[in-house]
Amino acid sequence: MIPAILKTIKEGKRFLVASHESPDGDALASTLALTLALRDAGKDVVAYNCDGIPESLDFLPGSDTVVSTLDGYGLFDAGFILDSGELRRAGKHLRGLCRILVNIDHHPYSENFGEIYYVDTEACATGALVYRILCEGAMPISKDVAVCIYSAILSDTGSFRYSNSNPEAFRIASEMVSLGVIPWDVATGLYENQAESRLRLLSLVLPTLALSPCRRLASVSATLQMMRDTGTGPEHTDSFINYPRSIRGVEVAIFFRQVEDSAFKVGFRSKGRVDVGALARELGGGGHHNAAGALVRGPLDEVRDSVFSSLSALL
Ligand SMILES: [Mn+2]
Repeated sequence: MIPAILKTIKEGKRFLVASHESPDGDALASTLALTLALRDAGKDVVAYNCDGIPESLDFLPGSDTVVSTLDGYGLFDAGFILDSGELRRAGKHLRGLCRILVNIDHHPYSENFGEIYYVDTEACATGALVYRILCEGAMPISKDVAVCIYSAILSDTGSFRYSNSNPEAFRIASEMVSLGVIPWDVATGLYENQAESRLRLLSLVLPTLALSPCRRLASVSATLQMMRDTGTGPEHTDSFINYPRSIRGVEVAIFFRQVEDSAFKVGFRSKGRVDVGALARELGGGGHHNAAGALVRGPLDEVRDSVFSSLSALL
């Protein structure tokens, strides 16, 4: 698939690069890596995300050029949709704006959209796929591009802790460091750059810690009231789920985030023994073995009880 992508790059002039809503580090960093590399190659590139850049990722080079609306931009020779699983998550309207859609992703269950489809579920991050494309095309990797590729990998591997921390992840990271990336600068940007209000919200969320009687399930929850009280939004709750997961003996962590009076986004993180993706799909959501989510309706107590009992059955 990479030769077809390189041919598209060679033949086109105006490109769109986009990734999924509520973008995480890999989504935005891979978007910016490809955007900056294409600009270095003399292409006219628009980087797009429907939710824009969260404050927590504004250290990424080129982040100030990301747009959140495409009104008036016209038609693109090709659109690269990164890390998105489904086109819907990046925006269905992108289909009509691009002559060719190129789907570049590493998610299992990635939807087969796009004229060109480059999905490798073995890749640690979409940033690694961008790296492979640049290498195969002998496209130069500037320091800014290297920072983006390194950030994408650091972010999606949980700083080289998760099971996707494969040899390629370390190889690419090593090469990016030799191209000038300063690991501490990226770590500071990714992890020591949070809004004070996020920590205030966390201080309200942690007391909601609940464990199942078997002590292998643990959850925390965030209500709309807590977010109002601290002036925060859903984007500030990113990675709160890691706190219940960090408890010794816990197999599955759950994060309940209120979205309406009687509706909760339920996030699941497994340490590996339980397939939370299967459960999330049963609940009408999606995801993979170790990370998944679904929307569940009802009051918090009921939602938590039913999720805990479904999960207990899987343990
Ligand atoms: Mn990713």
